Amino acid sequence: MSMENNKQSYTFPEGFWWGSSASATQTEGSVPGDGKGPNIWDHWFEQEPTRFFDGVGPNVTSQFYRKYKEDIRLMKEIGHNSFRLSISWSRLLPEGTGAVNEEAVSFYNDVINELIAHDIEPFVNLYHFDMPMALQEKGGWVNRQVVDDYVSYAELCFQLFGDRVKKWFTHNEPIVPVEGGYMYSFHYPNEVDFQKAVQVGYHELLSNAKAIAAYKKLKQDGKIGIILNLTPSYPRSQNPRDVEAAEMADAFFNRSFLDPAVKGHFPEKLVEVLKKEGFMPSMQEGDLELIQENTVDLLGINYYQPRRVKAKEHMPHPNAPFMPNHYFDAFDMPGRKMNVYRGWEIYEKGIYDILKKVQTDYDNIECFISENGMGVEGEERFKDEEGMIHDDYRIDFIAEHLKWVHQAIKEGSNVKGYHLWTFMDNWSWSNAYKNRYGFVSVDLQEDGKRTIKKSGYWFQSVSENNGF
Ligand code: BGP
Repeated sequence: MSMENNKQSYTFPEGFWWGSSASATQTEGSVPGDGKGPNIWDHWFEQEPTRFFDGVGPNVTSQFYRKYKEDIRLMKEIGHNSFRLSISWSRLLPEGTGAVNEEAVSFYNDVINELIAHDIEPFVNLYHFDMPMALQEKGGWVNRQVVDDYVSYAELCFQLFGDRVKKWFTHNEPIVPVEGGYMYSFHYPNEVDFQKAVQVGYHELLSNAKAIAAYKKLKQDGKIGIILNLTPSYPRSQNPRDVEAAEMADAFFNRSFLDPAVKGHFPEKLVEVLKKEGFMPSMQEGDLELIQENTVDLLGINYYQPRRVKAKEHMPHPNAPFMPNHYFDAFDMPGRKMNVYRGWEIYEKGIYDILKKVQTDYDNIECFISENGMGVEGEERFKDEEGMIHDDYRIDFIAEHLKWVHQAIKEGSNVKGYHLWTFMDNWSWSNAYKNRYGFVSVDLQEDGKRTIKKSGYWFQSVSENNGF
């Protein structure tokens, strides 16, 4: 581990949030009689199981639904003072609207109470890629009615759990359903339709604003935010064409959500392009005011990888469907450090660059690292006789990122915590259980048996010392 050679120590501000994040569909699993309605993942797996690594679907997952008590005990053991989960919309409202599933209400009540009993603050996210199938059949986020359905669902959650939950998030990575579902075919309904992609993003943002408005009305004395995956865009060079390409990528993939969520308005650069290309979303009177007036209190930042960009070299075929990369090309920077299992670049300083940008351009809004992590395939090869995985690479990955977070704090960043993706190995969408991310391993052959990894014990000491 590089930090062992490093004499410097890193102490974080008092009360720093140490923990991890997870999502409902990736962890809960379903058991007969739990009353959960299907969401797009259940449906897609039924339709096309081969789209999922080793044919493993969302019905398996890590059985948090049954094992949450054990899991929360382990969270405590490895030093969590906070944990982000998401509520499964289709578990709470099997049809997306209407009848409430009482089993789900008691499950989430139990989870929240159990966390609090262990002094772990629950951070609750309302939407993590999991549209109820009944609403997808009506068009999902393409359909404006679903915005109001979402707001009713959000209000229900605030009413049921808001007496104890004081940190809410409207969405996790709202750009991902846009990309996966309507551009690049890695989420259901895997269409390629830029107009719908824009509409989906717009409706998600509108739903964010409306949910914030609904939350404020209840005066529950908590905070409400959004979680965005921010991928800093680095130009290949300072050539103005490369720089312009990177700015376009930034407008499409970061500022598209960051500006309206934090500042209350859309970036001009993006609006110009959408107008020029003829892809403005359909909007209604009053929408923009709503978005303007209802910005987030708290920003969650998911950071995995940077985006390297160069000016376009070949223009797309005139008949190719419109895509954001009509304005830039991806740049495969020679010599970049890669997580080969996930195919993502590892660039630790990126986390600092984002935090600095948020500090200078976004009024230093209160924020935290809501996801950062490293998925590795075949971790069993690092297991010792006791079954513990020696994931020194993960310790190194976290430490190197934390050093940059620490640097940003020294320079005035308002970053309040660090959550690893993820607590225990879980089901990663189409990659299923290929890459493992957790502090805790899950043995699928042995009924999901949990074993803390070396990184989990390391994190316990980081949390206890509030640094390393
Ligand atoms: C984020 C998601 C998580 C998680 C993580 C790792 O984008 O919020 O749900 O899955 O990425 O990515 P993956 O599972 O695709 O390896």
